[in-house]
Amino acid sequence: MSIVHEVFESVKRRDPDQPEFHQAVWEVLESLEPVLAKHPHYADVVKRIVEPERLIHFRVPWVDDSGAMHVNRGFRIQFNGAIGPYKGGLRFHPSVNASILKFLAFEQVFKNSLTGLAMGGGKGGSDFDPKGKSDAEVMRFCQSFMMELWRHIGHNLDVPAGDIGVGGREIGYMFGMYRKLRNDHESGVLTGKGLDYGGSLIRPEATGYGCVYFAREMLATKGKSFDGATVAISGSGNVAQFAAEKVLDLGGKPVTMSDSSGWIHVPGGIDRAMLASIMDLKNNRRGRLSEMASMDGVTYTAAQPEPSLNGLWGVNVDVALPCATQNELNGEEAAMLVANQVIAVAEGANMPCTPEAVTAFQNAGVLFAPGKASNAGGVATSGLEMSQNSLRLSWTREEVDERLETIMVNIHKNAAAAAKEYGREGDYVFGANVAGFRKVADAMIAQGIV
Ligand code: NDP
Ligand code: 2IT
Repeated sequence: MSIVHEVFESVKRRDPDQPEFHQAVWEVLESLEPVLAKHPHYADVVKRIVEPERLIHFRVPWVDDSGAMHVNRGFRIQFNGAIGPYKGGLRFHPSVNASILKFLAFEQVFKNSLTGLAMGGGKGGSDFDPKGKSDAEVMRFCQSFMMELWRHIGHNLDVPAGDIGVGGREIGYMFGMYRKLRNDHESGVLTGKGLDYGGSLIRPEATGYGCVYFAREMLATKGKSFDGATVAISGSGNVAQFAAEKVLDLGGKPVTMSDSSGWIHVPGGIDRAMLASIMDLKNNRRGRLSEMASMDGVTYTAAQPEPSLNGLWGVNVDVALPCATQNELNGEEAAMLVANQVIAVAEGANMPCTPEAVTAFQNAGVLFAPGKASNAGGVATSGLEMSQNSLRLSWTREEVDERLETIMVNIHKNAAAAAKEYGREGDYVFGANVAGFRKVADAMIAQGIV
C-alpha cells in the first residue's frame, strides 16, 4: 500500500465517525501521491500533518432571556503551527462538531500557507445557533465562550476570527471579554474587529472580493472575463454579499442568492440597490430571503429536503460561486451546471462541492477553483489586520484592497505553476494542495520531529 493510502486508512480507523474530515484529508493526500514519488523524504511529514497539534473541547453554559440555562459545546482545533501562530475562524452553527471543525482546520493549514503570510492553521466554534437569539443572549453566549477560550489563544499563539454565524457583532463581544480577562488591550488576538478598535478596512469584503479576483484570473487564462457574465451565487452571508458586490464592480450580473430556507432568482440581475437591501435584511434585520419574494423581478423558491436537487444550480450561468457551506453542490447539481455550459466555478465557501461535483467539473473542462485557494482572501486580510495591529497603524481601503488583490493573483500563479510542474496544467485542486503543502512540510522538517 502506498504511504498516502496507509495514512488515509489510519485516519479513518482512528476517527471513523468524521466523514467531513476524511473528505478534506483525502482530497489533499490524493494530490500528494506524485509529490511523494518524487520526494520520498516527505513521507514522515504526511503522517504527522493529518494529526492536529492540539484539540480543545469545552463546556459553554449560558442563560437565555427567560432565565433558563443552556449548555453548548465549544471547540478550538490548533492544527498546525509550523509556519506561524494558529489562525482561522470560529463557526457558530448547530451542525458544528469535531469532524466539521477538523476538516476546516486542516484546510486552513494549506490555505494559510498559500497566502504567503506567516500563519498556521486552526479553527473553532460551537454548536450554538445564533438564529432567533436576542443580542443580549448572543452577548452572554460569546462571553461564556471566551471565559474558557481566552487561556488558549494570544496574538503570537492563536488568532481566531469569524466564520458562519460569527461576524462583527460576535467578534466585538468576544474581544470585550478577552480584554477584561487579560487586563490587556491585545488587539492582534482576534481579527474581523470593528474599525474603532483595531479592525482593518476591507476585511469584511475580503473573502468575497478575493474569490472574484481568483475567478477573474482563471477566466483570463481562457481569454474570458466577468464583463457581461451571468453569475450564480449561493448563500447570502458575508462571503456571498461581497462576492456579488465585486461581480457588479467587474461588469457581471449576479442572478441568484440563497439562505438555508430557499433561494432567489433575479433574471434581470441583482443590482446595487437590491444588494443593499439584501445586506440590510441579513446584517441588520437578521431576516430571511423569503422576505424578498414580493419584490419586482424576483422569484423565490423554498429549499426542498434532500435528495431533491437545488434548483439554484439549474440556472443557466457562465460562472458559479458557491458561498454558503460544505457539500452544498453535489455531482448531479454539477451536471446541471455543465449541461448549461458553465465556464468557471470558484468556491467561496469551504468545500462546498462534493468530490463527485469536482470530478464532474474537471472532466468537463470547467475551470474549477478549490476554496483553499479561492477563498483565501479572507484569512489573508486577517493577516493584514494583524500586521496593522503590530504596527499600530491603519492602512487605507485602497492599500489593503491592493495587497489583497496581489495575494490572490499570486495564489493563482503559484497554484497554476505547481500544477504545470507535475504535468497537470489547469488543475487548481492539485496545484493548490501541492503549493500549500510544500512550505508547511519544509518548515516541519526544519523544526524536527515535534
Ligand atoms: P455567514 O454566516 O455570514 O453566511 C452563511 C450563509 O450560508 C447564509 O446565507 C446561510 O444561510 C448559508 N448557510 C449556512 N449553513 C447552511 C446550510 N447548512 N445549508 C444551507 N445554507 C447554509 O457565513 P460566511 O459567509 O462567513 O461563510 C460562508 C462560507 O464561507 C462558509 O463555508 C465559511 O467557512 C466560508 N468562508 C468564510 C470566510 C469568512 O471570512 N467569513 C473566509 C473563508 C471561507 P442561513 O442564514 O439560513 O443559515
Ligand atoms: O475559512 C476561513 O478562512 C475563515 N473563516 C477566515 C479565517 C480568518 O482567520 O480570517
